[in-house]
Amino acid sequence: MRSWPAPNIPRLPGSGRPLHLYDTAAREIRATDPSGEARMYVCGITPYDATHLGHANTYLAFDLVNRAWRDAGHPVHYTQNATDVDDPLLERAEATGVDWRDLAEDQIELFRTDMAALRILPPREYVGVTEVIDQVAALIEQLGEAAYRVDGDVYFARSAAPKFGAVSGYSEEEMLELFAERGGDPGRPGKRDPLDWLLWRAERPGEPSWPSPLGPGRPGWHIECTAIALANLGPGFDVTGGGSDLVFPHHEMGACEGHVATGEWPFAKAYVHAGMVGLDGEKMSKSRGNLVFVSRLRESHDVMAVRLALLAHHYRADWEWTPAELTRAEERLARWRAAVARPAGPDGLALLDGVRERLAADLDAPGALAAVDEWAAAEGTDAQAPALVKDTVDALLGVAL
Ligand code: 5CA
Ligand code: ZN
Repeated sequence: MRSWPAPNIPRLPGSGRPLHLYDTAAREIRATDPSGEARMYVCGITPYDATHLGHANTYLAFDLVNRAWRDAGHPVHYTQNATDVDDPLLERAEATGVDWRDLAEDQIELFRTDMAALRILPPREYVGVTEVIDQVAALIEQLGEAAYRVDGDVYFARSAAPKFGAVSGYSEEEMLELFAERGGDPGRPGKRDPLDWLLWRAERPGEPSWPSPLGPGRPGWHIECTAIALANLGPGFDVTGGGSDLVFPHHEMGACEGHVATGEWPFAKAYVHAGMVGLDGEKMSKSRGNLVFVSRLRESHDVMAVRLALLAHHYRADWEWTPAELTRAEERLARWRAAVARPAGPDGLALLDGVRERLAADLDAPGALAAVDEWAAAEGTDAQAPALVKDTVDALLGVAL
């Protein structure tokens, strides 16, 4: 599919430091170490209700990864999917009387517009699962003995995956609970293990399906990301990412599929997860319906203030959205704009170094914002500083002043 237009990134003097990120699978902060090109896969939206602030927060986190790597001299190969056929999308289409394809297309287009407005760098490949059904079916065939049938559907046997549990580190009990909550079917009769997961859903009356060597049907959820990541990035890529609600089952199960299909481990060198944005005490989610849409906020506010409001929270934090977040961000944006319009200011290179240092340390955006606040509040005689700080904020934080 079409991606979205890329914003311009100003060149900065010198180069950034090696990026350190918290790796869920290692349970600690580690240096990323891309060999030349950095490769990143981030799970995309299920396009039935886009783009809420939770989505925006997650894609913004990986946008900072992308910008930090580029600044450190690594070209970035970034791939993202769109889950353009899946149960929740089909249910919403049915409930609202629209064709599921139209619903997906409209929401993906809205998502592209929101991402471009937020100045999120686009993926090189933006891939809808419906575009790659053949590749997904071929990958399932590659799983050999790990795949088995339950009434025509195809399941992955967790017993065939030696690393099952390595990504999340969750207990059996936690896994069962989350699997049931997040689209799994622990109680389905005929499975060998409650945590075995669906790879291919055989055709059902009234549901979309595609012909394949597995019989007519459609892909299960996790295998789509495994197939799209492997086809575009190959195994052992640098970062797989998404919100923390994807740690289990999605990234756990996807990693096992990749391992069994290719024989290579790790599937990704680091598993990176953004925190959940909530509203009124609950995770913002399409199924709960408590959403604040980026497109709605954009109607009445500067979208750069929306970006700054999200940046004010560490990407791994869980936090609650309130309208006051936006007011504070608008005030900050105005202060920064006034500060870069001055004829001179405090040392610009020192500020650049400070922002680089904060971002390289597991994307401490709040720390980077505080450094810019301090620069903006102080007086100085560096006549180059206002232009350099404007470029720093643009290139590394993605905020156009
Ligand atoms: N299509 C799948 C991934 S393959 C999916 O999870 N789609 S989604 O539309 O539900 O979410 C898209 C991305 O936004 C995921 O990375 C998800 O973890 C993240 N996300 C969803 N809700 C929130 C939230 N409230 N806060 C932060 N991130 C969120
Ligand atoms: Zn995914």
